[in-house]
Amino acid sequence: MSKLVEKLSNKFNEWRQEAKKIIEQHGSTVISEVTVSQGYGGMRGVRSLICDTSRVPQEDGLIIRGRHLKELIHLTPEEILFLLLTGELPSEEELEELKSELRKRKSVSQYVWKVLESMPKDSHPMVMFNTAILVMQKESIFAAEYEKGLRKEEHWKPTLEDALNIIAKLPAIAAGVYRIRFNKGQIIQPDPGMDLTGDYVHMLGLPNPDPNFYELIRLYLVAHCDHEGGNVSALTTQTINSALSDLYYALSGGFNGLAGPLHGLANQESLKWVMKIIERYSGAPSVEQIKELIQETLNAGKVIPGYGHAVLRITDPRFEAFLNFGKKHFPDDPVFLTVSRMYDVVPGELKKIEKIKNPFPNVDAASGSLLYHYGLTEYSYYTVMFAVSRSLGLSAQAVINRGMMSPLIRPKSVTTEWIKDAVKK
Ligand code: HAX
Repeated sequence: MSKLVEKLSNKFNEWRQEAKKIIEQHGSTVISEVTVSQGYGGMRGVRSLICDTSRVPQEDGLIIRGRHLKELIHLTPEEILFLLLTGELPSEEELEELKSELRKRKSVSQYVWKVLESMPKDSHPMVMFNTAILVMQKESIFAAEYEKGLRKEEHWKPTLEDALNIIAKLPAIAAGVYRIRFNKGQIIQPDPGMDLTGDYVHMLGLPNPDPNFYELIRLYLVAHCDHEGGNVSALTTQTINSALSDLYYALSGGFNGLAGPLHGLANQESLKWVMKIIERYSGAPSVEQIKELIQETLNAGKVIPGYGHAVLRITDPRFEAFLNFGKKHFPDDPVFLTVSRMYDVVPGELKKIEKIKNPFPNVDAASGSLLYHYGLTEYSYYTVMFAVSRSLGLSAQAVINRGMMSPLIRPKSVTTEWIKDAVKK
């Protein structure tokens, strides 16, 4: 790993100097103000975190290290990981070194399978996945080095080791969760010669996988990789890691947040909603039937899964990438057809509700229909696949935070009494 470590050493020297200078010269410049509504409103829009792996302008969508997702969707997860970490795309040699490091670290210890196999058969796949990450904590290189005594400047090195170990093992763990949870037979061992995407496809073990399924999984692993620093899973992961809890604790905790229906679980909820309407009308529904279901869902006090966003105010470019994939490969598939017909109807209906700030689809509205087409029909599994991809961005953010020697995350809370006094003044 000498090339990546050397590159990051140089980058951190440069980035630390840059941050130091910015703080020295402009430390007291105000970048955000917090209103009472924001205090009560989940801190929406408060600029108070630094995250350099990616940013999400509300009118553009995901930009990774200065490059729009649209320019990157043809790449592999390994190339994206290098870009997230260093800010540069890898040379051929750098990519080969990273791939070979990941290949070496694939194997999952037997005790992890024992834990997964002993879990209740109706455990949610995300509980199994997050448990597997947490139970591997004893393998943390960071925790071991910290125990021995580790200078702050060096914290990023064992964090990078943990990141590569975890990222290398997650496809096997995710595929193992699929096979154990849904009674698919024996776990399939990793193939040391395969890349992340190929091995994940191999270990899922779907019968007769279509060659385009590989292409979908590659796209899936790239599109979900990162979404700046303030979303629930990113903020949770970095908050935990800021206490110098290692990446096993931090990622497992962050992914517990990803498992919420307002966040990554929306992909499961979205397909469940689509299947409900297909079942009810025995096929792809009409525009009127979709409108009916929207009304029924809203009247029941539920959200329309896969629509809306805390930051975006446009159709999510990640949704567009998935929609284009479906249009190219199976435009007439009834599930996909329903998803694309929903896109014609839902935004118009949500626009009629004033409080909804973004009526457009997010990443979770289409991805499930594509997996379903290729035979991955167990939709409670979909968030696990999201998490495999998001581990790239969250691990890169953690390595960078340790490299930048970022402090403990500790904002200040106030009481309702304090607010009442403050508004009187
Ligand atoms: N359906 C119904 N109502 C919606 C809605 C939707 N899709 N999107 C927003 N609203 C409602 C909110 O529930 C909120 O209502 P209340 O004030 O009564 O609580 C109101 O509109 C204002 O919300 P907002 O400011 O537009 O959106 P938020 O920043 O508060 O929330 C969410 C953003 C993504 C959580 C929201 O749009 C939502 O619940 N969407 C459906 C679930 C979903 O798709 N989540 C995945 C988001 C992407 C992601 O993180 N993936 O991992």
